[in-house]
Amino acid sequence: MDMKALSFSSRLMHGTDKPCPTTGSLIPPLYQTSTFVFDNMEQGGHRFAGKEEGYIYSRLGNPTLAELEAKMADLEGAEAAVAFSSGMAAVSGVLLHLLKSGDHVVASDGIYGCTFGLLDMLEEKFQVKTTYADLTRLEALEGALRSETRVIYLETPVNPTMNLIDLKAVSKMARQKGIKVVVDNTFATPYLQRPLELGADLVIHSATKYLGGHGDLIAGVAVGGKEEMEAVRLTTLKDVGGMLSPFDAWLLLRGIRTLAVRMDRHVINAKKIARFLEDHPAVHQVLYPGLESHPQHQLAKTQMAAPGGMISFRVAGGRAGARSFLDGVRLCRLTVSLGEVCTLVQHPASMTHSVIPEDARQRMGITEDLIRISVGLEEPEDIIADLTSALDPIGGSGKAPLTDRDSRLA
Ligand code: 3LM
Repeated sequence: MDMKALSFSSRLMHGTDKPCPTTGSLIPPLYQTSTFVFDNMEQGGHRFAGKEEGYIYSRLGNPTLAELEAKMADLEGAEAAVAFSSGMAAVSGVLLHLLKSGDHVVASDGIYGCTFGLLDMLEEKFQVKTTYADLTRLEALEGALRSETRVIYLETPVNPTMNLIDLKAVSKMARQKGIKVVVDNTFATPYLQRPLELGADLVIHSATKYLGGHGDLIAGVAVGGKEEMEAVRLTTLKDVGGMLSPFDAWLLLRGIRTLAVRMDRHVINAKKIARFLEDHPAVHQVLYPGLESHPQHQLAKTQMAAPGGMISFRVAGGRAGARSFLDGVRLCRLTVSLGEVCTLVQHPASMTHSVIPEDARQRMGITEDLIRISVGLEEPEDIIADLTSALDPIGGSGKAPLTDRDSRLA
């Protein structure tokens, strides 16, 4: 059998995994240690000088972290990966590595609230300016670029608007101008979308979400070329210091082994729930790439293996309707985060994206009537029963007047 030709699903547990050479343990051991002992002074000096391979201190490298990094590089089709203590540590680690004062970033409208907060801080403290643009339109990207633009930063699907951005087209335009494309692939995971294969330069994950999959850890990963990742490791990982704990890396590896089966079920459930929501009179609009009504439904078919497990929708009654729904669910958990076994619901405008000023939120489509659902692995009929009892009291006609933005996207 050619082990190099394994399919993605088999590589989740076979690709880079090797049983422990000394004990034969099927699951590789957890190296829960802060530091590594040298044989003598010369060896310690050689390791610090990079003259000899070997571990020094876990913030600089650890076998359990190395195993996770090899796994993530393999799954994203990259040369290398670096693990971080959170998705935000990965985002900041990559951006601090790529940017310096005076540089310019173009970011997609509607990115995760803390990423918005980080870019805001970079502007305030270090004069790195960011222009937000609707990157679903290439003209908008072109219009936002400047001679100082060093990075195009995007999510696709975008959290929480579920817009899709054409990775091939954006990467082509960026390459011609020598700009790096950084893609936050948290919502899709490498099972459904591999941005590097479409021309992006770096990929970031909040591994807290689908990769971990069980709501029991916080972690992040950055993936890209060998030299770039080594530079990240030796600067913003080593010196800023957001390393992942070996135990969380070990748990994350356990989660990753079941990514394919979990994602398949997330997608089956999300498709059913998106259709249910489309038919409910209290719902004005459903934003799910798997629906024909989604403005980038065709792109979803070519860019993603499946439309994923995240859905956003607009409910009748504005903020009051959103409150009535969120206070009415029983099975679905009212909480931020996503990609876990349970179905999670939240209100982006007052929760995950509340840091974005209101006018910018409105322009990006993060309105008071917007609800985000991370569809879990429960029996879909049970989720639908819970959604029904939370939506029915809201009433509504099912149709909302189109906004300017909606008509442009339609
Ligand atoms: C959330 N998101 O509920 P951590 N990139 C994306 C993300 O969605 C997130 C991160 C990076 C949510 C978390 S909000 C207080 C809870 C697309 C996180 C950051 O640092 O691992 O949380 O990842 O949307």
